Amino acid sequence: MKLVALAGGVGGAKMAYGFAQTLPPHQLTIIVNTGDDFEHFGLYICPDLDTVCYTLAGLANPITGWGRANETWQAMQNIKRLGGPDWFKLGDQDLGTHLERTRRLKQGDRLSEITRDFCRAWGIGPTVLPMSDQPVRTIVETDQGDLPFQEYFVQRRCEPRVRGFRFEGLDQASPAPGTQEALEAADAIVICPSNPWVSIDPILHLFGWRSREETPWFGPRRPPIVAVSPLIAGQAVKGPAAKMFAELGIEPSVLAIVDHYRWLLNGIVVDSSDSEIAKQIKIPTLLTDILMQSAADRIRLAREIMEFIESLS
Ligand code: FO1
Repeated sequence: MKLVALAGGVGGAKMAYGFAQTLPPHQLTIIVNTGDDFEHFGLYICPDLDTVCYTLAGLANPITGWGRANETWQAMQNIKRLGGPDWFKLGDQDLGTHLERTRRLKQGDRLSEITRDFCRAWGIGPTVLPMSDQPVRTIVETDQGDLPFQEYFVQRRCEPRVRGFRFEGLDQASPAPGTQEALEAADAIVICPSNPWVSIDPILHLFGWRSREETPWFGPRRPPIVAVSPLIAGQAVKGPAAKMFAELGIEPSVLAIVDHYRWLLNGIVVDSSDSEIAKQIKIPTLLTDILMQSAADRIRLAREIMEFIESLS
């Protein structure tokens, strides 16, 4: 089965890891959100791409989910001592990734080429693609003004009340080379348990998938699309998804997730603890344990999702 996974950061990375352990490398493409990317200290930082790559390579920090395992913080400690900004924690090994990526971008290489080369160097088999080679920037519209994503998420700890989102640069950006080909060839598309508003919507909007009327398909046949809920019992497994739904006046639950992607989905994967509310879902539903605490959880979930997809067709 050729599978395309749409992923944001930590939740997307764990799901991608499960598929990477289950499918041959040439059957898996992971398209990653780049709306969280930003420039800091003159460096081009791609948090979701790095989180996915570090996770697939077995290099990710197991506690935070982002950044590197066995990291040291000498550069950051020095920056702090010199009075520089230390709100966004860049470890020494991680800094090497940003330095090399920035050097390559400045010499004219594309983000997708650089990601391909980094994946090769890290021994990653599946194809990892940034959603676009052009910059798209998620802006969180809040009661305290418009905030670039990392300022909202890390510096302001998601405290401002959300009013909406916009994705700057989207109209000038195009899907990265390889994304359309992967989608055309896909037997299934999985929307990973990532934040729908800020991790998945930038990808969907970039592809022009914004509503039932406005969802062009790249190929002759559209494969089944299945989403894995990022919410369990109304709470986000990680991050501000539930808070965002609530502040936008939507009750955070698996029903809100189904509704969010309503024109796209052929199936939804929800946690067993949501079995009562899942009775109201009108599309095929896989009820299982979706909390991925261990590598074994990720692999089991990936296998179950693939069986579920096969049962749909
Ligand atoms: N998240 C934090 O909450 N605090 C940080 O200091 C932080 C640093 C960081 C550095 C590199 C990187 O790749 C990710 C980092 N993240 C940090 C995570 C990142 O902000 C979010 O996970 C994503 O952008 C949301 O998917």
